[in-house]
Amino acid sequence: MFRALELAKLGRGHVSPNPLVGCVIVYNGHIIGEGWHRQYGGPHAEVNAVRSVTDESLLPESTVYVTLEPCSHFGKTPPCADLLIEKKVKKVVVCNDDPNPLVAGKGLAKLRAAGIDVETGLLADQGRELNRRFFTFIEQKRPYLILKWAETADGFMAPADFRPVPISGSLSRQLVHKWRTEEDAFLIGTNTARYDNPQLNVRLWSGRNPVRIVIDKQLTLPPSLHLFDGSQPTLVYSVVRPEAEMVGGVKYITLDPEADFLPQLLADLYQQKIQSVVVEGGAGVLESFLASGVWDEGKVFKSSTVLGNGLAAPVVRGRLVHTERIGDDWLMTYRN
Ligand code: AOF
Ligand code: ZN
Repeated sequence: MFRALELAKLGRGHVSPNPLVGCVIVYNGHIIGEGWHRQYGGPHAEVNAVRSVTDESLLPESTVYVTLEPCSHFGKTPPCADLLIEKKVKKVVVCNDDPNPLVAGKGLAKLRAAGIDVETGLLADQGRELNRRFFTFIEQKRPYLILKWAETADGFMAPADFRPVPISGSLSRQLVHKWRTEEDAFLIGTNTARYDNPQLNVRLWSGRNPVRIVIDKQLTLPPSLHLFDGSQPTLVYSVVRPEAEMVGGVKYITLDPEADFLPQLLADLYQQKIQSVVVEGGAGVLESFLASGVWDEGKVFKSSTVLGNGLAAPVVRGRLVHTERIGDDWLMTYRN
């Protein structure tokens, strides 16, 4: 199952909003097949694992280790439970039940009804950790939220005049580009869009670009910003009516000015099937997520540079779970 979890990770950046799933088939103590869900809309892990087996006559004596309950529904692909039943595998072991209401226990029930031995909960914690974005998305009907920023050794995010100055080092910046290939979307506030004019695309890594999300409540941002260049999917959230809903690849979404902004934003991102969001700033937006208590992970790059004064970085009220060196910076990971 450890191997299946490792394989599942290879789907990162390719399968959202589906879960990461890995599968290993074992006959008589030997691995005879392996597979993982490689691409959204493509074959599931079990299908790829079964296809990789050269001698299918061994399957009736084999155990299938799969990190998520085999599906029971006709989605973009036929049910994996049916495939395992058709191949008459002896036993199926899974980490987690699939919380997707289309499956939710029906896959396991199907296997059991067909006389297949089923064991669940093996490395369940690791399975939930691997798919924390998927579980949060399905169970809480909102994207998994990662708050990310860089701060100086003396706790500042930027100079007082909003002038963009580099704080984290080049390795840290490259790591963030890797994250851009892995997470569904990157979100920024109005001031960050205006003063930093970021592109929020992938340049220092290879992979697909994330969706860009910008909060521009009064629609005051100039159309000349990189964000509006139409080069990648972009969502703009406001509380005033835009002139048009869609302008050159940029989608405008109006929220109710009378109701709380963040819950509406999260509910809409769920509708847009965005499973994970990295909130990149600025300080005001990060503070509002922290104050709401609705966030999942904090990623703080602490550099050795000193600013002396400026815009104070947010204070995380969460558990520090990991600290690592990235070039000359420290990367601190928090969980809510
Ligand atoms: C599995 N094995 O490898 C994955 C599963 O639209 P579809 O047909 O791709 O179905 C997507 C749903 O299937 C997804 O939401 C989740 O419930 C399940 N994913 N199931 O047996 C897999 N990726
Ligand atoms: Zn499936």
